[in-house]
Amino acid sequence: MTDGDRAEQMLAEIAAASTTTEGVTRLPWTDQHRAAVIVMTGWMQDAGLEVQMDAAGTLVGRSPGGRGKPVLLFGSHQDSVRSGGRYDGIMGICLACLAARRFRDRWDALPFAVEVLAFADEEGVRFPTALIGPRALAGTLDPAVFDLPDAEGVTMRAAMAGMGVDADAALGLARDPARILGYVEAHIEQGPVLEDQGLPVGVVTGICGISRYAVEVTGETGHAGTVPMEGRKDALVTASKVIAALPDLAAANPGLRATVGWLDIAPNAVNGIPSRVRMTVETRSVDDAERADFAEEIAALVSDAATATRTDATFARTYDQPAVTCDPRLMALLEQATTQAGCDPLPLPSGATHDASAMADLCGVAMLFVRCRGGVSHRPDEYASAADMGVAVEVMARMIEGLAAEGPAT
Ligand code: HGY
Ligand code: MN
Ligand code: MN
Repeated sequence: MTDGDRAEQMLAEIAAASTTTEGVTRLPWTDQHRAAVIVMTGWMQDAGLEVQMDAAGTLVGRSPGGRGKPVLLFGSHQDSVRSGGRYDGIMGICLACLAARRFRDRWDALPFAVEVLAFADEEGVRFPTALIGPRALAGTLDPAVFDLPDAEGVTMRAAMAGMGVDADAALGLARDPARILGYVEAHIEQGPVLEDQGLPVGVVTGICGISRYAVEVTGETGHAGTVPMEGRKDALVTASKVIAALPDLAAANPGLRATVGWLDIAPNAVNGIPSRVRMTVETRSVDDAERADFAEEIAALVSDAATATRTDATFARTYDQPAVTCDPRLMALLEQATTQAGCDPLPLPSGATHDASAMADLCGVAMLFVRCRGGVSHRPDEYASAADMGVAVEVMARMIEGLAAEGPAT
């Protein structure tokens, strides 16, 4: 059986352990997460790794021995979006276990230890925050996030405790950067580039940054039948002007993406004029300054729309994640390994963010993208072939060999 076939089998097994709605749903600190931990523990043990869960809920598989050696980190996230695919995140953990598995009888021969990290929560779907695992390791974790509630009012702290994880202890997980050789994450591309180029894998050059904003428009409700059109203070009309203008405004900045992904209307009644609309605006770009400048444009758009419709509006930033440039040395090792595996090492940026975005505060990071059918992701029909996953395992194993041959510069 090839490693690609193994990967396909492993991902089918863990998808079956997730919520059986359409696609895969595996949110952090849930029964599905517990089930995934059992399956991933088996993957890591089969790779000859020693397994434990850290206080941020990251399942850590570490090569035995290696005391005093620097460590090369691999990993990705176990969680999914709702009704997502069976590859986003979890495939990176699976492929890293398969690459590690090739060294299970010869760890002592490596001048460094290897760890596979299965982070609990990268998507930020259940709680209004994400990346607590990588942030704990990088020492950048804000303890306030543990008191954030999910839609049912359950705090992250309580949800973690439900899996026997003591959130406060996560603040003591920061690693010593001097002992880390780097972090490498294999991930489905979630875009069309590799498929368009006819390539199984690609080497990521940089990861975009994210800025998120809350827009709140306040108008005046009234009877939909009796209030004349002129003079209305219809909050949804204000919001609609912003939403309609955003794509053209963003298009003036080729590398920038802007999305209104969430919207809430009150009183949300068929015969009531909307008096309040809340919505999110998310922007992404590999250029942090470009996103900051664009925020000014959105603020002006919101203000002008409110003035034109006699409503009041606020615009506030709620989240910001800087863009990340991948580590040149790790990239070169991945490119060399990709060439050795018989493929062109296409460099490409990532429009999605990843655990690597936060790991970059700890160490150099690199990512290996795997071709995905139609560039589709965050959907049940997300797909990567066994053959392409097999190439990715080969590349990751060769990268370990390449780093061992170079000798770890710590
Ligand atoms: O939002 C993202 O880019 C990632 O899928 N969480
Ligand atoms: Mn995702
Ligand atoms: Mn992901």
